[in-house]
Amino acid sequence: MKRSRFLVSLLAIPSLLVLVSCNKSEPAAGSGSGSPGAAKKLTIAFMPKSKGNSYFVACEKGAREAVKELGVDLLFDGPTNTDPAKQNEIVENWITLGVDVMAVACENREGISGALKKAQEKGIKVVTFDSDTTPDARSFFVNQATPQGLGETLMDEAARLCGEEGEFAIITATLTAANMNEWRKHIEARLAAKYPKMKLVDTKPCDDQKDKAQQETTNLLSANPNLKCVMAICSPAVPGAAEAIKQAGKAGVVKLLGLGLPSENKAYLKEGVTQSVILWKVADLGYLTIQTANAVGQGTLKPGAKTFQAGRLGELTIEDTSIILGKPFIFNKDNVDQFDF
Ligand code: RAM
Repeated sequence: MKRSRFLVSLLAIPSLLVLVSCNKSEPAAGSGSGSPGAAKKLTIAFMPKSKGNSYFVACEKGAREAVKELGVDLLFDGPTNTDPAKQNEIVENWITLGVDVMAVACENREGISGALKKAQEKGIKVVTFDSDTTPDARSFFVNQATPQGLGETLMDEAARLCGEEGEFAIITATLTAANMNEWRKHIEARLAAKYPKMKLVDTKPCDDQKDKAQQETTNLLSANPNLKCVMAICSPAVPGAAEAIKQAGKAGVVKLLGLGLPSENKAYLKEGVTQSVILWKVADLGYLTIQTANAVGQGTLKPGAKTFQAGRLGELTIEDTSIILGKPFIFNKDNVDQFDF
């Protein structure tokens, strides 16, 4: 019987719940031999920051590709919109179900770490992707790019668009998400080191929501009449900010760049509202996450490893405990048609 079906059927019998949530170091009945090195069929639980975000829909596509390739069982769940409390609740459910591995994109770096540590104490392996928790609450973090590389690319591109002078503002997702906070640290360091004539006037969260990003950008435009550039560093914020700039009649006057999906920004790029968008192959991030989760669950990827053979992605570098997907790319009105996500 497939392990996930076995677990689901156990859930129908509350008195057996205690068995399901037992420590994974003591193999539950039906879980295979558990002998080290013997490949077993794993149940991997995969959670995006939010299911309603097209970025994570693209990520899920790649995750499912790896699931098929590796023949693992997948549990996919997450909040509909950004909701850290809901993420914790889902982790608790997965602990009760006794999954083998959890892969989580964390909305609140510290807020989720207690629940993930509890999972680890039960013998469940934990990896994070896209946005990390604290290092003691997971074994590996599957990172889309180095935070320094991303932060510097964003700042250099903003400076290029502004002729290296003037005011700019940042729209971020939430103030608790580790990925955005790491990127912002490097954006600000690059600003201080290289662009003395540029000034960051404000940073506003949009909760990873397009409408909120539009509203925040509209507010920024009226509060800062000299604003030369908006940098939107979460994917729903780029089209949201574009709509605000367009409606304010400031297309091309206030430059816009960000981290976003080609499909959500194509029209604005072609109209000249958005100048540059930076991203990685999001489906590959999902694919790599499942590859990593499986290898950690099988015990073939262990702490201290320096490289990782990630299926069709080949050999990737591990920096400390972060597996790096690769270098991001920049797209604009001339090359956006080459991308299909
Ligand atoms: C959003 C999410 C995600 C981030 C991308 C760029 O969709 O916040 O964490 O990596 O934007």
